[in-house]
Amino acid sequence: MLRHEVVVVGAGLAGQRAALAAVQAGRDVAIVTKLHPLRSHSGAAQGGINAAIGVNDSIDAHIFDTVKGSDYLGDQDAIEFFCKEAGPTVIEMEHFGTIFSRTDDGSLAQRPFGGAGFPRTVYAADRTGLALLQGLWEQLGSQRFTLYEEWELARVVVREGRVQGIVALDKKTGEFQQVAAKAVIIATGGAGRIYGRSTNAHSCTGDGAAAAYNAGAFLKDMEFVQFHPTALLEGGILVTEGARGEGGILKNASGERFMTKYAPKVLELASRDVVARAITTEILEGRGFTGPYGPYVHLELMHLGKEKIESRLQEICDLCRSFAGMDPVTDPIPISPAQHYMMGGVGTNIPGETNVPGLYAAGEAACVSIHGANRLGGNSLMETLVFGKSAGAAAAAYAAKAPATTLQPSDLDEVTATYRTWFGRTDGEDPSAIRTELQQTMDRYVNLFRIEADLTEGLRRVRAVKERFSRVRVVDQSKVFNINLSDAIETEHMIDLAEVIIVGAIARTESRGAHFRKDYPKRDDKNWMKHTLALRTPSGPALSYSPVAFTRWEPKERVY
Ligand code: MEZ
Repeated sequence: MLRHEVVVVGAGLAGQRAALAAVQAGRDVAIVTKLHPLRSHSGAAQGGINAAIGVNDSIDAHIFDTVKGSDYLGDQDAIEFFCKEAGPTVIEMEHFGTIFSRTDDGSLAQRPFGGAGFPRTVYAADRTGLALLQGLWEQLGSQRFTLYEEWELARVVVREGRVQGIVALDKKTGEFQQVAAKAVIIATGGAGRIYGRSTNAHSCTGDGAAAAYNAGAFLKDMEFVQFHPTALLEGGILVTEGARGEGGILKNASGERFMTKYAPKVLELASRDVVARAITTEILEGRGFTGPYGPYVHLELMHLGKEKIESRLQEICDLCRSFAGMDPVTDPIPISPAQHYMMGGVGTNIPGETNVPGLYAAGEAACVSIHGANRLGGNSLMETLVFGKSAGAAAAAYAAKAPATTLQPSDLDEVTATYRTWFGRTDGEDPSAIRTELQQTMDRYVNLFRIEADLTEGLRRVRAVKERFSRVRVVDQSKVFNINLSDAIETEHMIDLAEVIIVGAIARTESRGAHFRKDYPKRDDKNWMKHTLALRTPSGPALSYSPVAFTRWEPKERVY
């Protein structure tokens, strides 16, 4: 049986940063990941990473923008910690070898992003996530740690009131492996693919958050799902917020720059929830275009000129030319909102501890919470690094003192018994058909605009899907890269998370940030200035609530 002191699940920016901190603290560390680290979804973040390092900017301004962006649901102690760490973190990444874009005088270039009072977003053209991943991977590569790649997380094992390790499928051999660990850090990213239309990679199936929930951890604020305003085509390829940061404008089918109605002061650079709802309102009220991939509006860049578009937005040029058959230098980009980010996740404190001793979480899989009800663009990449580092350090300190795990090689049989039944069935449900139905349900009933009747119907359908999953069958009996089996493991995770999202969304009878209830269109601080916590029970998620941490910023009406 494999054994390490700290096991990090996920090898994106949060996982790598956590591993680096734990290795540097002297622990024996392993990373378990279903993708090669450089293929993780962190690499898909395009537009940049926020740090208040500009001459006229300030840490307090970054804190205020983040608090306001969160619609006052973000925990202000965590936000203060985050914004203070942001400057040193970006400099550290630069010293690690990340090639950022520069101004003419050689300083780090910064572009405006939505909801930010200053141009605060440091970037590497529109491939910032990829540039950061490469810099960090080089640093981690010089350290001693073990990498288990192409491994799919199945379970976090908790016994005797603490973490004992994990069980994962080695997709290369088809064997389930047990890895004993004193501390486990969940850094598996988001769960965007519970939606059909999402900017997320197909690997974003929420495995870590679901495994933590199954192991007794609280999931926090899961009803807050971010829809990125600008996504391309049916699948929802991301068109970075950096495109609007560079001066891109939105127009409806009548050629009207409609953001003048919704956010007269900052227009296209209002926060994401505001811009995404504005676009959807234009479409729903008949002022959009219609096309083979559904209704859309235009994002115009042409006025920026070929030189600027092709140097600052290289990736967008490639994506538009390769996938949409159009050129943003000469034509408007057809866009509409798509699921992009989960504000909710495994509930943690600043060092990444959960309610389960030995279990930690960081990055999109976690909820600290700095994003509250709505995340600002550019705060996610920074979150992965700041909280990845603190989770890695905290898990290392815990593992240095924790007793050895009591996991036995024979325990593997018990944990994997369920999977054997999936293979053994001669009749049963196809996991990929179940996944598609789940995605269609979330797209249709749990989207940007919500109403009780839709959410209730969405929950009924998700529970019907869950019931079907109890008869799931893995038809493919092969060992090597059995996609049918991976599909089943992931789909089970996705169903659990979808159920928590909807139950939380039905209960929250107000509108705040990304959670917009047409039947309760106002924010209700008196009753709902609180975090939602969900705990797994045999009959579904049990909800409770916890207070929001306030330091210096009193709630105000949020206008842009
Ligand atoms: O933080 C993000 O989500 C981000 C940088 C996305 C983008 O629009 O580029």
